[in-house]
Amino acid sequence: MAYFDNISKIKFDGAKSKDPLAFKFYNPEEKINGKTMEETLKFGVAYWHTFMEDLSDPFGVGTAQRPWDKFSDPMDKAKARVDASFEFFDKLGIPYFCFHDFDIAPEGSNLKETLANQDVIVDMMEDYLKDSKVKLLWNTVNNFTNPMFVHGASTSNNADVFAYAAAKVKKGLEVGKRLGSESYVFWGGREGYESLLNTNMGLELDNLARFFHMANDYAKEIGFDAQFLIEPKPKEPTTHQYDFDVAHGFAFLQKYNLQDVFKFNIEANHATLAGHSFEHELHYARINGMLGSVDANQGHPQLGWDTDEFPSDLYATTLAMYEILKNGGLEKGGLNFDAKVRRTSFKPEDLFKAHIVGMDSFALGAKVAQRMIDDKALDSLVEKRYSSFSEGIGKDIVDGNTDFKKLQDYALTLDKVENESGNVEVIKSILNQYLVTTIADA
Ligand code: XUL
Ligand code: CO
Repeated sequence: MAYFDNISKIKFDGAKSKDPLAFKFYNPEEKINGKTMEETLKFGVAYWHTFMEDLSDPFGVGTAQRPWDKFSDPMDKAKARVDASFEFFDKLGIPYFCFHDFDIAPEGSNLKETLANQDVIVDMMEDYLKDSKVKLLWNTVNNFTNPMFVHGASTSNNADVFAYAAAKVKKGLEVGKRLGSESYVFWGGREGYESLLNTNMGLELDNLARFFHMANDYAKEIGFDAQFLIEPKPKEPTTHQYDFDVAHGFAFLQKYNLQDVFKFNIEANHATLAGHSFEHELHYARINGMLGSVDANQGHPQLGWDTDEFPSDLYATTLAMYEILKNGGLEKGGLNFDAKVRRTSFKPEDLFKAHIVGMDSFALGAKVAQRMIDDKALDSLVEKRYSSFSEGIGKDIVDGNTDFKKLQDYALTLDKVENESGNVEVIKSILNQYLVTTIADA
């Protein structure tokens, strides 16, 4: 049975195409730096937004019209979603997907029933994955929706909740192994606090680390070799989330000796909520060897929350791809569209159109970024800017061949200290040139 009857396979139709159901810049076969776009970009569908979202908001009920709505029994609906999702992946030509445990199967009345529901759906997915090109990029568990997690999951004050959360992650790791997941994500939805005044932050952070070590031990025990990923977010739903941003997360991982176990899954809208740019977070992770995967979306400049829009901002996608390409790609990670269509885009075909704009925006960003990397357009300026550290006193500093006494002796010989322009405006104009010329050539 087909769920998206009126949609045919989405094809690449070139930059001038007027067809909203065709790719303008994403050509899966086209090569960027010797690798196909499909291999480099590793796009994924977020099951929760695309197959679970009803598009309700705090002021109104859901508007989404979905072909699986005709089923009322939760398990029938879950099975219909699996059939519909593999049709969607195939028609869109997208190679990966991601899910939480509760996205794929409904919660039962107790943990045993919940896990049994998952088994039914995982069996179905396993069958689909056997004959499909599609792969699981990452899975995770939802340890934040159920009221049980009101005080957190592994950072709850209630040890029974810690145990329950662990039981769910144990299952998540087993499911990830069965379905051959490349990575496994931990987003600390309620791992943070509402008020510091009733919080034992030291114990909560120690427990979070204990939880991660136990998860790693179990993954090793069952031979699940997925890349573990922490997904930072500063707030929402908590007032303060412990893995606030990459720098907070990295300090935490180092303190608890987990830096070799995890990398980061960086979400654009989480970066901007933390007061950073998307590229800042990617850059900070990359220079520390911690860039694992990306949740590709964008926030809205006028709205101060996690709007999870499909990415369309070409500056953001270009600068993100600049970091990702400089990282040599994402290995076991990819570009997961943790993005939802707007409430006004409620038709099933809007799901395809939204992914198309996201895929096109990152494909174009990748082309622009690769050209800038090939031409050393920014690198040559940055190299020149720091050239004082490749010779003389600068080289002595970098090589560790100096000390405060020698530096003072040197400084006393300087008549005056001169600086050069940082050329920020020039760099922005270069970026514009690369964007415009790449679009013109597309
Ligand atoms: C929430 C968010 C999550 C994670 C997975 O803001 O981004 O959906 O990506 O739990
Ligand atoms: Co996310």
